[in-house]
Amino acid sequence: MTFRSLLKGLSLAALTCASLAGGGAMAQTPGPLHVPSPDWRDQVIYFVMTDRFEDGDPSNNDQGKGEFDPAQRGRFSGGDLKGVEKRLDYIQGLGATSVWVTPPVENQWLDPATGYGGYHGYWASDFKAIDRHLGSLKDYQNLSRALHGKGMYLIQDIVLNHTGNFFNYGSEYDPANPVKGYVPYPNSAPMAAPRQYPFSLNDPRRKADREAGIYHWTPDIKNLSERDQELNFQLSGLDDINTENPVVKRALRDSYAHWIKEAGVDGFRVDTIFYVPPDLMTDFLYSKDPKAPGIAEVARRTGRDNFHVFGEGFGMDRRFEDKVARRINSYMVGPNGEARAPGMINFPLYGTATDVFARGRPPAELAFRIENMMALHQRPHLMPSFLDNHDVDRFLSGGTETGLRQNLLMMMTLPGIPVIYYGTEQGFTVQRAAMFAKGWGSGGRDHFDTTSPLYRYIASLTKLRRENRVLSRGTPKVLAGEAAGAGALVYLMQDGSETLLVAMNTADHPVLLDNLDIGQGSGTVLQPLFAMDGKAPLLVVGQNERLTTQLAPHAGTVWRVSKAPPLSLKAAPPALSLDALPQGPVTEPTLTVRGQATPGEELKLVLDGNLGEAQSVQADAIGRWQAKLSTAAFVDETITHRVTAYSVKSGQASPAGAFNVRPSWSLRNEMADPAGDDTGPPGAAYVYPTDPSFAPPTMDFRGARVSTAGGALKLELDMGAISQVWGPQNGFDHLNLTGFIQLPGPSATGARAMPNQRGDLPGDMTWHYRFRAHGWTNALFSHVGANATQEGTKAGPAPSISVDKDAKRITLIFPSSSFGDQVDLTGATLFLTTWDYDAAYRSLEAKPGGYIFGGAKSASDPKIMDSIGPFTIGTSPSK
Ligand SMILES: [Ca+2]
Ligand SMILES: [Ca+2]
Ligand SMILES: [Ca+2]
Ligand SMILES: [Ca+2]
Repeated sequence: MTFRSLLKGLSLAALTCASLAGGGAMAQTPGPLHVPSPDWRDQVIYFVMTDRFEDGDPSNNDQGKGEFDPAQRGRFSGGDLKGVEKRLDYIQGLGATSVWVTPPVENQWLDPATGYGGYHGYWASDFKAIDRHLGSLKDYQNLSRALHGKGMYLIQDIVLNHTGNFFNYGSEYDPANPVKGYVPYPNSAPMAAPRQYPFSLNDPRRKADREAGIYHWTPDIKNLSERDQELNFQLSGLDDINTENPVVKRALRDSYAHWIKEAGVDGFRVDTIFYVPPDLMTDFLYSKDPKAPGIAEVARRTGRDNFHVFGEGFGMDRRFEDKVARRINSYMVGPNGEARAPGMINFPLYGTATDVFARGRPPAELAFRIENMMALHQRPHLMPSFLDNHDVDRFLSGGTETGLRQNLLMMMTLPGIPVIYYGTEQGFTVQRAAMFAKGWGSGGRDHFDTTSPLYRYIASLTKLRRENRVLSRGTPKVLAGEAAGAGALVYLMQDGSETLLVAMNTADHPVLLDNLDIGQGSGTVLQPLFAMDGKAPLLVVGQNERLTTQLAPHAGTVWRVSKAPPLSLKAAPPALSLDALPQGPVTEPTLTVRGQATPGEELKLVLDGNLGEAQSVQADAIGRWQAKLSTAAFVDETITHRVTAYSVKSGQASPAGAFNVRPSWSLRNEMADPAGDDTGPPGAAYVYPTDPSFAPPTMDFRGARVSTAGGALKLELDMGAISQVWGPQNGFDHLNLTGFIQLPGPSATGARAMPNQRGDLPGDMTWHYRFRAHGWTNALFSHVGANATQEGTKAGPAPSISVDKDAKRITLIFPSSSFGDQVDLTGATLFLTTWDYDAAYRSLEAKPGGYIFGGAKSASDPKIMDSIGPFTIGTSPSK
């Protein structure tokens, strides 16, 4: 290819722009359109929402239908395929080896019903055409060749479940008669119906369309727990395709084969997979139809013997459960071993990792998840892992940068293909903000900074993964996962003779790793390979063939087990021991522990790995020692606590003793709240958003019970209704709970503002801690730095949440460590509010909309549907 032909089609303005921006090579050295498949285990994927990534051609931005408006989140911003190509050096510099682009196909640009547009690509009108905003087929081919020229791969996001929203059904819907209640959207821009045959046959009032049966002709999903609705009804108004129809199946295979053949795509990510039957995967990949074979065969004919397909089964599992993981598995392998998708995105791992790294939940939950994914799935190495994406709150909107770094370290040291969602490497907090200056939410500047700390950190992790294939191909063995709170997560990664040890401490205190069995003999050396803070000690397996060491607060370290001969160690010191602990749960506020050591030896008594608060004890003249442990702060009787005697001098730890505590909650306040006052603050007349998925009265408090156990807090909230329509991780949706806590006593003055809810707390109340919980978020903040628009400083641990749907009750339990280890909450003041939340508190306007609250009289009306309090803990129960 000549230089001239490379430049063909690039406007002078775009050229100048590219060179000025210094965005790497302005034209990439092209490779072939078709390349053999990589070993997908070793890939690192960079996921771009093309419209929000980079604008390589401003001439295609505005197609004149009102769809282009970078000031609005829901409209096109101007990013395109040329923009992605322009930034490949930036992406490769991060260590990514594949690029996943949102669907590039022609979309419905604007839905008149909602005012939102298909800038994201998931509202197709033609599965075989490129959307004009993104460029041309030629641009897509150029991107593909440029990737291949760099040894990289192209992954296309595809949709099998639905098109855009071109029709809906009103309340008179009748499953026996698809004409009844049918409402077309003729004003949809720019097309009134899909252009592509057979998806153009979308009007059941026409006999031919009706008989073709290309759609399910159904209304919106109202109850996601009904499988028939989930499979066959419309998801948020998106017209549900009849994926059982052989004509449809062939059209889908044909449509997506097009992109492999014409654009050299190397893999597919399949959107909304839970909304189609699992065996559609078998047909899509492996159909023997000679006219439109399965896409695995299509790919094979282009030289790809290992075309990757992974689905999005959106759902997170509750702690120590694997219901969603099993469901995800059913899309990879059938009940009789049928081959389905080679991989699925690992949502349960995401959910648990976020709980642990962003919300301070115990690493034991992650230890379970890692073991479960290895036991349950046949090909965990092919399951993409992630921590941010376009449908979830970004990690940094509720977690710290340190937590983010640990989560990244975990992703890069476990099986599964790490996915970096664009912007994570620039510290983005907003889900779909643009990377380029002129796009939505960019803050008016470009963000392609290869010197940013997170960019460099991720690059160092991808290098670690690349240089140690045991991390992408090996098998993890979990050695420690703290159960009682934040603390240690430790695992080995093993493959053949290679063994790495990965250890993280999620806590603010140093932790003890006691007597880890790493399967190596005494004197074996572990050499530090990677450390989050740049430094790590050499480790040596002790005389008892166990490894005992300390981890600094928020450490994240990787060691390599040396193959050199072991060191010869000095003779073992006399063993430390712990007497057997009493059987059964501890119900007293203290527990006495005793043991044996060397006479006069100084020991630390380490509870739940916490070296920061370890009690010092000294053995007596005959080596006996004893101490009392406080158990008053423990609130969860399912947690097994561990106690160990540790000698800093000898580096030895006794075998651990285990016990459980049964907390004694005392009921402090019990109050009722009126039914039907979920209408805003006194005097207001707010109404719920009008989308049918809202099912009032989910935001109506009916009562609350407040209990404490020392500094721990239990809130039992009775609600007017519990909705689970979107299968929420926390057990409730269409409700966001925001609560404010003013600590008792002479604490520093807290904040007055209710961040992002508009207005201040009632009366003279201020808050020290604030929690915000909805279906997928559970975050705790301290007041430091909080104001009307800033949520304050992330704190933890966030409460554990449980829901009793039948009793319409939500229970939140905060351990005393949530509130800075308060001893007693008597006199604390609480204020509880309801609203709804989706990446932000939902809007409130004069008139309601699909997802907009109505009834506002001014732009400063507070976002509160119902509230309880302020009330003070321990005062006589109020009404
Ligand atoms: Ca553009
Ligand atoms: Ca469906
Ligand atoms: Ca529709
Ligand atoms: Ca109420």
